[in-house]
Amino acid sequence: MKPPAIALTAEERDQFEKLGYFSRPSVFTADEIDEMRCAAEDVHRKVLEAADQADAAPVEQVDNQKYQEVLGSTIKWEWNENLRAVRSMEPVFQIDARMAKVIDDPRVWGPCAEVIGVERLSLFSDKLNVKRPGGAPFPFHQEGPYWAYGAEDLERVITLIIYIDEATVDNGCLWVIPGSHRYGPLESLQDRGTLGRLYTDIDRLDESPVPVALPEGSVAFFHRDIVHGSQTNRTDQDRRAYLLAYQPEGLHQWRNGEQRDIGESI
Ligand SMILES: O=C(O)CCC(=O)C(=O)O
Repeated sequence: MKPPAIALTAEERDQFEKLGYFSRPSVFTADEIDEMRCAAEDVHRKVLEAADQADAAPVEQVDNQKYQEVLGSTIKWEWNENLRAVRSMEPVFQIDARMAKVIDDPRVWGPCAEVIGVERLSLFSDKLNVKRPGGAPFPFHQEGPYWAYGAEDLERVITLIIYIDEATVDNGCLWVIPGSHRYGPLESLQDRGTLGRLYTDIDRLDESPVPVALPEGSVAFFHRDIVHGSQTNRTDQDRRAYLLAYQPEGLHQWRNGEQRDIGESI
């Protein structure tokens, strides 16, 4: 018998099927969230320090975005006249054991195993997103087409976001288009350079996005094809989030090709 905190309710299952997502508010305690915040800041600091070393890998520019390989992580810079920060780091669990601990937490992976219908999982990807005050929007996109060329079992990859800070409309919470997962891979933006091909042309859809605003420590679970994005952080506080994706046991991670099975069974 699965602990009730993990078992999917009929309503959650229904929402996932119909809308492509469901959320669980305040899954993590204040102490756990404090630890995640410290870990996120330590990772961010270590990555910045490593990127500043003379022997660091070169910064690669794609359209208006800058990327770099640092500490085994692909980092995306948030680099403009006002800000020099790292916006996202993927993967990060190898940099800090406190992030790795979250991956093995059954409150996170248990619902994923149930949605996929397997007992045991392996990690597909982990990503830390740090949206500082003024941090830029993330255009609407689907994960499925983005992952298509690296996944060994794409149909059974499920993804989620853990809000390390409260996520509001003002600080750039995620927005999703409910039900959009049912369309499968959608038309991308054709006229926006290389990266445009990763972004979804939402003007072709009838449905409108809704915000996924939740307290700190909440988790929202997503279908890989749900269309989602986020707006700029218009507050003076950080909006940090940890994004995980799982797949059935025994498969390899997306970015680094390594295999990392999840610890216990439920
Ligand atoms: O953290 C965000 O604002 C956007 C997250 C997202 O959609 C992603 O990283 O794929």
